[in-house]
Amino acid sequence: MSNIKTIEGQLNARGLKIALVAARFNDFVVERLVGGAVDYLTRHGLDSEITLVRVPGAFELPLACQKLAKSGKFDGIVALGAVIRGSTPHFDYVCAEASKGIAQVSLAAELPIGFGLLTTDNLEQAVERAGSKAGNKGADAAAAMLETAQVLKQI
Ligand code: INI
Repeated sequence: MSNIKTIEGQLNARGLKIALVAARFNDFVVERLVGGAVDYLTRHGLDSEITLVRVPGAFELPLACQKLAKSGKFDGIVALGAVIRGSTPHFDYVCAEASKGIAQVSLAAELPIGFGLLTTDNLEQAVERAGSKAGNKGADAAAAMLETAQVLKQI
């Protein structure tokens, strides 16, 4: 239709400043998410250094995202972690606080934060989403952040 002005983000990371925040908990899985995000951004033209911040677990992701967002140095952030139900009775609390906190930081700072937090029932499901059968959610989160960063620039 001719009376619609569509605003879309290009998947081009050139010139952007990006930070990743990665939880150390379930490091075996999270490292693959970090790899997926770095690979995606590099293949989409990122030409500056990536800042990688490591935090103990998913619960700490929002605070680090907030600090990075408030620094004003970044065009986008990707939050990466893996919460696996089998290994904790407080699965639900960690998932809820991490996801709510990341969303709150993103809205308050008006900064795109790719949500690369796996929440799975077991390790096998997490591995599937970290670069095997079900793709790489770190790369997916980087893609979502990039598209949103580019679309926000035009609004
Ligand atoms: N943190 C995770 O990132 N993944 C988990 O699966 C997990 N489990 O199972 O407990 C987890 N817990 C730690 C939590 O995120 C905090 O680091 C901890 O409670 C200290 O604040």
